[in-house]
Amino acid sequence: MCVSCAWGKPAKPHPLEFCENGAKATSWEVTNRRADRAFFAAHTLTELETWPDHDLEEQGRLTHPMRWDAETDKYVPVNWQDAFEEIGRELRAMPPEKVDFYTSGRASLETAYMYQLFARIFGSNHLPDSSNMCHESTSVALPESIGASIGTAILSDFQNCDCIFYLAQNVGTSSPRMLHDLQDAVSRGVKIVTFNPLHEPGLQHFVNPQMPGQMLTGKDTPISSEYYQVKNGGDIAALFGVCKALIEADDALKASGTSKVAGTDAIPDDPSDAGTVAFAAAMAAADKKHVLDHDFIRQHTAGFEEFAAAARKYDWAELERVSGLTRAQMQQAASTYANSNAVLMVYGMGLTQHVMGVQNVHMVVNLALLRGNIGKPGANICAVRGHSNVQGQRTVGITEKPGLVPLDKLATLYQFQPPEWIGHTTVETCKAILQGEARAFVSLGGNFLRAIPETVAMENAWRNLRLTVQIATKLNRSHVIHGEIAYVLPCLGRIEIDEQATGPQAVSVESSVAHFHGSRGRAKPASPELLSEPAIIAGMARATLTKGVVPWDRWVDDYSTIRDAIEQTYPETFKDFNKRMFHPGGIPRPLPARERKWVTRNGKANFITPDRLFPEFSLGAQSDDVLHLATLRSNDQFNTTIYGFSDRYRGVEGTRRVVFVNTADIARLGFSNGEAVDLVTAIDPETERRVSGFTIMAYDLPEGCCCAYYPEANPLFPLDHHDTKAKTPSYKLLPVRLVRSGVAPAH
Ligand SMILES: Nc1nc2c(c(=O)[nH]1)N[C@H]1C(S)=C(S)[C@@H](COP(=O)(O)OP(=O)(O)OC[C@H]3O[C@@H](n4cnc5c(=O)[nH]c(N)nc54)[C@H](O)[C@@H]3O)O[C@H]1N2
Ligand SMILES: Nc1nc2c(c(=O)[nH]1)N[C@H]1C(S)=C(S)[C@@H](COP(=O)(O)OP(=O)(O)OC[C@H]3O[C@@H](n4cnc5c(=O)[nH]c(N)nc54)[C@H](O)[C@@H]3O)O[C@H]1N2
Ligand SMILES: [Mo]
Repeated sequence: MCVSCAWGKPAKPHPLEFCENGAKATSWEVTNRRADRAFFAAHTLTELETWPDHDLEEQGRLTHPMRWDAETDKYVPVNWQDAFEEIGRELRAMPPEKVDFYTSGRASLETAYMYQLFARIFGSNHLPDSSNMCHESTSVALPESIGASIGTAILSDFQNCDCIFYLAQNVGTSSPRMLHDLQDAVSRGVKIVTFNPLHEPGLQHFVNPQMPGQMLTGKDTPISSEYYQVKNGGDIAALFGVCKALIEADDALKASGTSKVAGTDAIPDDPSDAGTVAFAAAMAAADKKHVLDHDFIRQHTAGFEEFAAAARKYDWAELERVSGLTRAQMQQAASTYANSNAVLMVYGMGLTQHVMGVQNVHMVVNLALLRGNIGKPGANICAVRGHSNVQGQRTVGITEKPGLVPLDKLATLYQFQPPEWIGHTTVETCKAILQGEARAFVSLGGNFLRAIPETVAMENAWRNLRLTVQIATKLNRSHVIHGEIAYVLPCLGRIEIDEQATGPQAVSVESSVAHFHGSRGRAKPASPELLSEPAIIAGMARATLTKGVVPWDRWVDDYSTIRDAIEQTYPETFKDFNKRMFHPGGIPRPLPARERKWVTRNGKANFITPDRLFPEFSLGAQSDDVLHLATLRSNDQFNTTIYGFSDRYRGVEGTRRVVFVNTADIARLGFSNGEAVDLVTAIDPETERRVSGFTIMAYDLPEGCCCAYYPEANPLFPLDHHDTKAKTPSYKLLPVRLVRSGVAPAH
């Protein structure tokens, strides 16, 4: 399974079920370059700290376990057993609640299961993960709305829908394999209605080198049939507009009392809105009695009346101001929606990484529920996940919320008392580190210091940790800044052959569309000294734990026994796991909401009405110079891994320190295109947060918005700037000001 994104893998893979970014991620992992003994002998960490992120990772694969040596300020080789023993000694001397176990979304199901068990037997529920910064808004919102913690869509929904609402996700860069599914859909006449502040070239036309026909004829197939450049943070207003149009047209149709009479005459004067009247008239002409699916709403949902009342009450002018869309645009989207039988709702980070991220997701579900667009072929919610196993890790227990884990099962299987207190999310882990409460940070992959907000304060506080342990493939910022005792433990990548006592091992992952897949490494390991992730976790667990009865050695010898343990812990989800793991198309994960069984408190699918359209910020006296910043990925990076300095879809070459601004805003604020600026955070003025040496780039996005790349812009984000419930950092909406820069534009 690809080490890049989490998109699903069909039973019959496309001739080239592979993509540009999958290829980049693969070659980045199987590189010939090595960050070996000679490299670490030549550089102190103080020196490496001054290196750009790109150059650190570009040194290639880590080759041997290392410990920081205070005297020389270098990472020096250490043998595995000594490393495990010191880590074990240190951990045992700490209260479990002072140790945080972070996970990035790549580790396999087998690894993730072992890791959470290690943490829990040790006594800690601090299991923050990259998902806390990613789809946590989904994990909080969907259970409230439909009783599922993940999206309900599967691949075949792309073959059964006749319309796709495509919100806040950049398919060409972030999940290119999905282009196959979109292209097939478009060729069947499926309408794709896109909401995105940026005119993203990757969302407008298929530029698919894998379609030889397309290349030969130069045929340019559009992706989006309608493209709405919503302001960032304007989705609740935009979706309320769409819902309002649907609800009011339905009201008008109902009031007319006729279903057969076509034409405006049948529609009463009230509501007086010409657009609504025309919409309702068109529906009547098409012989429709209703715009909404009242049977579905009655049978399956709760909260409709309250939601409909809120939608009716909003003023169009207000919805236009906040969304940046016109009423005609919202009505057009509503009309396309109403004229489709099965609408698939697809969304990504542009909805989840917001102060109102959970409410954004609620709104997507609200729209879907109006016409029963959940739990029928082609109509579902598709939350596009990031890392290749980020969804699966949750499924096997990586979570700070012990309520989501069958603790009783773990207690019986491994004979220990699992902690029941609620652990840290990533934001809370940051807080604990800032306040000096966390003493040790164990990291299963990832680049925490670059992925989180509040970069400057966090880098300083990080150095006060007693122990940092990094299980990694490549050198990054979170390794060169380190605790008092610091280990870097290099592991095999998923692409590599993982030879254990019983032979080469396979692992498994869960895709974005809730199927489990087996994966077997094919490449020769980057170094003979690497251990697999399960072997490293087992090594640390044996050296640390004094409780619990776990067959760590047997598990490492034969990963199928870990899968047996996973099946014992989650018998329904992982039925016949070992037998089925290489089944073409994967093992489908049971999902009651797909069958319209709502595992919510009231047993219904819930309309949940957002309490407002937009978050409130305190911006001081002057606010007309404030822009709303969203941070983005380029086509030449995977999260904090920067492959290079080219974002070819967006036409950016040679630099990442750019800020995209609308031409009218550039003029209004007195700047010019190409000018060097600093970005300064406009909320929480007690702490100055600034990034310097950015170049203004005129770009097609709504007025009042601006965009810059992640992670370069992360120092701007205050730690407390996150969704209230999910605590997902608001990486897609931060008030900032542009100020003239004393610093020349940089790389
Ligand atoms: N090549 C590559 N692939 C990746 C990754 C990578 O870094 N590189 N990262 C992986 C990971 S972990 C993840 S989570 C996914 C991320 O994949 P995406 O969800 O695509 O993430 P982003 O690029 O951060 O932003 C997505 C889009 O949201 C839009 N947007 C910003 N703010 C708003 C808003 O307020 N409303 C709306 N409607 N849209 C908005 C942006 O213009 C952008 O097009 O990709 C995964 N795949
Ligand atoms: N401003 C801003 N910040 C963001 C985001 C944003 O959109 N804007 N997005 C957020 C999101 S969605 C996410 S998911 C996080 C990502 O946060 P993380 O998951 O912490 O970061 P990555 O960049 O994916 O981690 C890269 C590192 O993982 C290690 N690695 C790679 N492969 C393996 C492997 O197989 N095993 C092990 N053990 N290690 C490996 C390498 O050492 C590499 O340097 O960032 C978040 N931060
Ligand atoms: Mo992510």
